[in-house]
Amino acid sequence: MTASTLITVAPTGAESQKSDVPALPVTLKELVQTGVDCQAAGAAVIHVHIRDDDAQATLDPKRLHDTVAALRESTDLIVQLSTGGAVSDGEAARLAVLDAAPDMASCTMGTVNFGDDIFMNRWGFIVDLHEKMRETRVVPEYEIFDIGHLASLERLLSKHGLPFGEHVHVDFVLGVPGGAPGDAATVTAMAEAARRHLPEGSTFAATGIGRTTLPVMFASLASGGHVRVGMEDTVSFARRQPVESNAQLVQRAAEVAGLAQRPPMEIGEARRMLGIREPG
Ligand code: KMH
Ligand code: ZN
Repeated sequence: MTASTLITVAPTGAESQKSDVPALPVTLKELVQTGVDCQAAGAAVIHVHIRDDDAQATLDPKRLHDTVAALRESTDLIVQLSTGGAVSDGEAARLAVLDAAPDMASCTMGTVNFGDDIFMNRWGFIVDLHEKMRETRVVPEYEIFDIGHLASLERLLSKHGLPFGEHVHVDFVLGVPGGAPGDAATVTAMAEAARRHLPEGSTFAATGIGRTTLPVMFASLASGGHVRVGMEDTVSFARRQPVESNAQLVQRAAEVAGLAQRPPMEIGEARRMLGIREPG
């Protein structure tokens, strides 16, 4: 078990509407300020989805490029772009995300029902993403929505080799309607499966969607895992209490990690653990 906790913030996502969630960061200025605040609160990684001028999810290449540059300019955070995008995004646009040269990018390990929609991740596309990440020297975070995705990752690594950086880091995304549930028993089962299926030294984080955010966070810390929080995953801080800011969620995660005697990981340590190249 690592002595500290990697905290990732996922501030925006592709699903919530600004009109429903006014605190959601959707402009570049709001996103950069969010990054600054979340770094101060203890985050080391920012998982980024961007929006267009109408606050709708987009994978526009220039905006992605400018977003990476602006976050690097104002923060030291490890910048992880989403290649998941929105369920409506096509494979070519999702692959092109890597051209914005982030430090990391997400790589979802299988197709999953996603509420009333389908989040499509066919095998050939996963292989293309994995290989393009190696070519572009981007470190993946493998997104695991269900336990079979870990077996798929084992197959990917055995057939196509380790990712750039040679470290395997996964994120259990739990509580999506259609995926694995967000509870302590599932985190434990996933952590055990990760130990069986992934190379020694691999690391995991967990995130719980909606009201599963707290049980998943507690269970991940208890199982030796790391945590992801943010308004992509939950917009309620507590019953009838909307989230005020992403930093509020990061601050709570940092406090809980401190109580677990695994305080937030410094960004430099996070870079070394994840196998990310030094900036510049
Ligand atoms: N928005 C979801 C369809 C990722 O960022 O890689 C996909 C998602 C996963 O959020
Ligand atoms: Zn995402």
